[in-house]
Amino acid sequence: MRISGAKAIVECLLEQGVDTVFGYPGGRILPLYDALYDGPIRHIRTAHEQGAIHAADGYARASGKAGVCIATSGPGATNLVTGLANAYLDSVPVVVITGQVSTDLIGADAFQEVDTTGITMPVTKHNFLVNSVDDLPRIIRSAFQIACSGRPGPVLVDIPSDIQTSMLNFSPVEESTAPSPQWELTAQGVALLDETVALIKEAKQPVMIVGGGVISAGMHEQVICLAEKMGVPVVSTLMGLGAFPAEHPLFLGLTGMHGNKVANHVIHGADVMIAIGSRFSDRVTNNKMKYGTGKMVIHIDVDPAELDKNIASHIGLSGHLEKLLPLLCDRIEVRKQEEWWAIIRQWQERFTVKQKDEVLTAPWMLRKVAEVTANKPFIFATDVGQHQMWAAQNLSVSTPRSWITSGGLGAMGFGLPAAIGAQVACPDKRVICIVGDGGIKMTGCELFTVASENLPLITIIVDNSCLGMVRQLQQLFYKQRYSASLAPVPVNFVYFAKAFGIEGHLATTQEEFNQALTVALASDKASVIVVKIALEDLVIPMLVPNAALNTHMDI
Ligand SMILES: Cc1ncc(C[n+]2csc(CCOP(=O)(O)OP(=O)(O)O)c2C)c(N)n1
Repeated sequence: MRISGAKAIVECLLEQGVDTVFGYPGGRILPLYDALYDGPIRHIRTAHEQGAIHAADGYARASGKAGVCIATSGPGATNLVTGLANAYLDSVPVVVITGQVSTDLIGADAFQEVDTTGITMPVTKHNFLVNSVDDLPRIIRSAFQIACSGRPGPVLVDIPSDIQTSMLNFSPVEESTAPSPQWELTAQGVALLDETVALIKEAKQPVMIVGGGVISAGMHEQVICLAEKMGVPVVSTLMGLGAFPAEHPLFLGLTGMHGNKVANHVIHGADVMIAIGSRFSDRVTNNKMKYGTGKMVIHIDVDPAELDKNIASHIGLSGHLEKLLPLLCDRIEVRKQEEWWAIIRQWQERFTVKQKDEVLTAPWMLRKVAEVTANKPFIFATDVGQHQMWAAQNLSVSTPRSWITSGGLGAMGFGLPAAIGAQVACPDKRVICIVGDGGIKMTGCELFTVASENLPLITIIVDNSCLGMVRQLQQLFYKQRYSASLAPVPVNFVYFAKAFGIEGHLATTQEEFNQALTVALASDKASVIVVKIALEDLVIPMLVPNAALNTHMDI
């Protein structure tokens, strides 16, 4: 059939099963917007392009499908860069379509011309500039294939406006007759698997660390099976939360910079570590030189480039987790590791602090949210800062794809738009967004999108009247010189919510929070709950910078 490039883009999106896109229009992408006008794809217009890409990212994390984002050339494209970097560092499949000036103007410093593929190259898994309308279907199809295969990531397709308006002969994709790529265990792989089984058999103090790769690969059940057979304590990275049920007796919680002391001590004291789908980021390892000391590291990851990148492994297994984990699980022996658990129990007794529950604090509030939402279909999305770490420590995330946070980039402003994407992806679940008073000033304008789409999102603003995480670092390491971290004027976030027609509640006590949460949960409309907490509250525990994992700050 003979159709325009713009119409072909819509056809290709439909082929990929896309029913929702997030975007913001402008001159050079108007042909595509015109084609979208005829339906059937739902277009969600955000308040800002950064909101659109974070929403597409949140959609992908919650659904497991690629998120799609559309923006215009120039400022539209540059506003996407943070979102691309965010999806890139957290390996999230997002396909981005940007408009570009027409092919005859490229290189002329035309109005709203920027070198989008040049700017985004380091923060995309791949990007394309389309030069001929006949290439368009192939490129859009490849973009999805690249974004979703192997280690997922963002792919950008930059499409000049004249290519969107040119005509082409479009052939719908044939049912794929090509065999899907097969993964074979090589002879070397078999030998490594044998070594792994032998190492696990000899381990006296093993630990398993699960990362976000377990969730991307949908391998949580195999990981549970492996851990239960090994009798091994399991810890999670920030990105891995939800990969292992928080209430499982083998689970010790978050590890890393603000991880719990037991989890960190277990890593430090382990003789064999099996890391699955984790890239050993510096937030996880702290001092890399001290991290692997005294232990044998087995690193399993889909991306061979991750093996030995940050932490040297004794055995590195790269390949599809869905192939590797069942092979491993079948071959290892059932262990109980009773002596090791006796040591762990001593750490648990030593380090478990009874929380003081008299006043409204963020940890108390988050434990309350965890209690009320336990075993129910909820998704939690966070922004970046102290509230993010308190959420990671206290929410008890138990299912994959129900914890959405900016791990690698740590991008303030991510939380609310990502929560929007998750809520759109999962209308049968309820999304709770936790954000600081700093982050909500960055992308709080996306309450516009919440209101426009009538989403039942609950946004909890943890208001400590400061950039809490920055203030914490200044208190601990900069002699309490609070340079640029305190808020000189208070902001009434209840009024802010009301400006978008969203109900806002103020909570200054535990009782007020309980009431606000009850009302918000009972309503099928969006709500904002502003939780006032003390400025001085710190995120604890915290590792001593650059120290080993058993060395926590005395705070
Ligand atoms: C876009 C961006 N700018 C700056 C930072 C550095 N930063 C990390 S946490 C933080 C403070 C966040 O303050 P707030 O949103 O109020 O959350 P809180 O830490 O108080 O919970 C800042 C400025 C960042 N992570 N992202």
